[in-house]
Amino acid sequence: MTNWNEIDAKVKQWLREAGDNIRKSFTETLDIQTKSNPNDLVTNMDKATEQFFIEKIKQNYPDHSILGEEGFGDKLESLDGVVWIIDPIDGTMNFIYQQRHFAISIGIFENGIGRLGYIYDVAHDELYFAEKGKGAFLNGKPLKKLAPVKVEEAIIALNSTWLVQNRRMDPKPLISLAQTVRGTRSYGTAALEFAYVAAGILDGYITMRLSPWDFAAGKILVEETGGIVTNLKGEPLNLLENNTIFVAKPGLHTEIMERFLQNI
Ligand code: 2AM
Ligand code: CA
Repeated sequence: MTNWNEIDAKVKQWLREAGDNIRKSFTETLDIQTKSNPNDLVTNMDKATEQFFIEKIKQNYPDHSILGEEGFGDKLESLDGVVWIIDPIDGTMNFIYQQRHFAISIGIFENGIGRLGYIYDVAHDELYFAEKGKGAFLNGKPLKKLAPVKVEEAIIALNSTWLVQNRRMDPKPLISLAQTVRGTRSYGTAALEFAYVAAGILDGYITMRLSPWDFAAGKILVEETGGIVTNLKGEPLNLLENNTIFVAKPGLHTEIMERFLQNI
């Protein structure tokens, strides 16, 4: 039997330690490299933080599998058993340029079912945490179940990339949505955008391409507060692949699907 309480206590301790190390790095010179394109950045702290967690997990739970953004984990081909999905720093560009608006994101799944989710806003020392069936919390304080809101009164996280001509989709439906909602926001960190929906300070979040480590923990958090997490077609997310993303409060999800996303 998996001892989830023990895992939870350990993860929270490791997050504190990793957070301390990242905050200390603010005064040091970062080693910055590019990955898939000139704006896809990675630093020595992304790599060191992922290696820190992988070492701890392998020491304590050798039979668990790990998918990590920086590739120090396992080559994951299935979601069988206990699987940790880790983004050591989500929002790396913000980390480098702003020293805020980035997070450590960890989702722990058992046979594909999300059990524990952690999104740690390191700069603000704010930990969003959810355990399946037991609720979601911000620094230990329970988050409320999400209440309905109309599209016209909603604040949606949406990156301007998707409102101009781009190679992934016709921007017209999202332009129409952006003109209808009360406001749009763009934080540059998918994990925190999920966390803000869970906390009820954003009503929804739409983006065209995220990897499993960007949304794994966020999916667990948002679902625990009653929010809906799908791709842009309204289908469940695939945890082993990149996905389009549409996260929203329950009634709002249906309304936006029907009014704006039918032809996307
Ligand atoms: P990262 O900082 O961990 O790379 C920025 O809008 C958000 O999208 C961040 O959460 C960022 O995660 C993620 N992101 C950036 N480039 C991406 C890519 N090529 N594929 C998927 N997600 C990406
Ligand atoms: Ca990252």
